Amino acid sequence: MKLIASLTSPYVRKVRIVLAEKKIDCDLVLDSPWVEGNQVAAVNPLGKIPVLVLDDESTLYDSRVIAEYLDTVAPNNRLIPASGRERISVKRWEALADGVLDAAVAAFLEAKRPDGERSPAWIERQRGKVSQALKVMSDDLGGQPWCHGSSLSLADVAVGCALGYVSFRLGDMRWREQYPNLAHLYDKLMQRPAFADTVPQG
Ligand code: GSF
Repeated sequence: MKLIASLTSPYVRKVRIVLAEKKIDCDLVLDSPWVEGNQVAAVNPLGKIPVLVLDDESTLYDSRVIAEYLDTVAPNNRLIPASGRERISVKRWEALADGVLDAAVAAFLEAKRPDGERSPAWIERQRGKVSQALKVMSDDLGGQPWCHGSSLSLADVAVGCALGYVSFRLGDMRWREQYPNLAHLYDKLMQRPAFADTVPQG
């Protein structure tokens, strides 16, 4: 099995953390879709990473499908409840966190466009989504030790990746000061090698 990845993608980080928490071996193949001559489109028609290439050469995307697949192939350290409202709750947390990533990536990419082509209104719209979502994350977490239930779940993995990415790419959004409960959760997650070893660099 191999993961087509980059070291800055927060969606890739989510999968790398799931692999590490479930102790699943997987080769990392670095191939950024932004680099000329990359081969991502050969394994994902959407041209996006992460892509999981299984030993039979079949391919899985996107990060939510990959995370769910990995959680089923290894019975240990389950990160997604098997069924019912519990499962839906964790998947909703993941949807909220991935929505932060979608908006943060969109704002970051728009800010990189050449002068005259950047839309400040578009950037503000995306930053607004991040801001509103962080407030809901903080409200929903409250004073609980984990996003869902009494142990680490995919909800915490996704939220951790979202918070780390906002710090990485939207550093002016002072979420740690604004939401001390989110800062406490992130600092707790960062005590785990799976999180500490996958902080986006560069
Ligand atoms: C999003 C992946 C994505 O946008 C998932 O895996 O959850 N829903 C998907 N990946 C970015 C890299 S990064 O920003 O994390 C990507 O591959 N972008 C290339 C492109 O052409 O958009």
